[in-house]
Amino acid sequence: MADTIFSKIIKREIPADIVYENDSVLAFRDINPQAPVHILIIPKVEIPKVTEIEGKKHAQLLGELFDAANKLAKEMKIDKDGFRLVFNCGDNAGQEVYHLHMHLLGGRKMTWPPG
Ligand code: DGP
Repeated sequence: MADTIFSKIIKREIPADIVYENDSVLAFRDINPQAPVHILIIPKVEIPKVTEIEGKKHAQLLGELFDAANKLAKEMKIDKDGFRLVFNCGDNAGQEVYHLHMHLLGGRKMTWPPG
């Protein structure tokens, strides 16, 4: 499988503003932020998109993505007012990068439904 831009960020082949890392997860600021806080939280293993998640196999990893989101939301002080977590899956959702990522968005009032 061809490397995505996110695997290059994991391998430090291209720079990113990394805000959190552990053995299985990396988090960095989105290059095109849609809110005052906009962080991408990704697994280090390559899972292209949500439809390739297998519950039993990836349960621990998914838990770690959410742990990272909660930790960062606290650190960025958006946990009290609220924030949004988004996974875009496929063309209709506007997924651009085919390496699973959770968007953590906060720091402003959001609208619903999303565009
Ligand atoms: P999605 O539409 O869910 O696939 O979102 C991909 C996001 O990735 C989009 O908000 C922009 C961001 N992005 C794309 N290329 C780069 C990059 O090279 N660095 C960083 N930090 N973010 C990127």
